[in-house]
Amino acid sequence: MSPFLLTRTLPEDATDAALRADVLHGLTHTPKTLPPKWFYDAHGSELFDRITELPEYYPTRAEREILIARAPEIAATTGARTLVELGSGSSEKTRHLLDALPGLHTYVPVDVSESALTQAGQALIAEHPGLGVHALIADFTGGLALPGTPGPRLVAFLGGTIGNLLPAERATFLASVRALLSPGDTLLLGTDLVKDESVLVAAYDDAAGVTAEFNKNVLHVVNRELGADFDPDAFAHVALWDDEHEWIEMRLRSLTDQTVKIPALDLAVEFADGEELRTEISAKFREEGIRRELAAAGLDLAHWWTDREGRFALSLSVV
Ligand code: AVJ
Repeated sequence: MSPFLLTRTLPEDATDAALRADVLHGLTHTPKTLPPKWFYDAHGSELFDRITELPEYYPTRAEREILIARAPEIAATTGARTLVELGSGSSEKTRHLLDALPGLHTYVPVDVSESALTQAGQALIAEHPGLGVHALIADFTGGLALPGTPGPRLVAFLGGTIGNLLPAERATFLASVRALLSPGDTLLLGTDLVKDESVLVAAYDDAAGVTAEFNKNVLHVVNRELGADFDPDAFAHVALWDDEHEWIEMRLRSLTDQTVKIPALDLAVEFADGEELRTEISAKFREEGIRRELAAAGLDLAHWWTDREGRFALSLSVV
């Protein structure tokens, strides 16, 4: 095959239709919400890359530590010939896996960001002669059709992004991942772990304000794509720990009574002074909870690895 293929699994206008539906639904309900996937235009993806280097944002470093320590074991256990990475972004951490998997035939990065896929894919091909890259522009929560590449398949979902899904969405998602796997295939899942509240809140409310800018970027996206007139300065970044659900919530709090027009939806949305719009949940996990959720989807947790400080976990599951 040609070393780099890019497949759009959705029609070009599906993204636009999905954004409209999410904004219409999320801003006409109480409390108001927007899904976190709309943070990641080119600027938002750049801001997220900066977040991963902040002193307060430990998950990326903790996960990298585990990957470096365990890549040989992951390679030996899985014998993967195809690596599928859901939400691959810049594929930065994937390098450790690719370097450890000499028998790898094809890397299949899956992401909603075409710019990230193209950049990362081209770079990886240059670094790994002989490796095929078949990138998929897709929303991995929507049910995936994978290219017919050789097994065993290793499906990786790193970074703790599964925490962005609500519990019921996680169950659906894990079942759809299970449906992609045949006997001998494996799932490598990154999950951030429950820890001290002050550490968690700082990771989502950094001193330099990068996460605040990232949070407000969703308003810029809606302005650009739907012609809205959000004033990002009229909202404050909020990060709080929900002890009952064991998740971080990011919100945007309206600093005044205001009305926002969204011409593409023929909609005017009122915000009361102090009203909060939820933009993200980022759930934190415990080993027993993950084991239970995997089992409910027909997956058997076979390995559980954490960083030395026990902040983050990688699990490897089999069907
Ligand atoms: C990319 C979803 C793993 O939830 O920690 C970072 C996104 N949000 N800072 C996370 C995020 C705020 C991140 N994930």
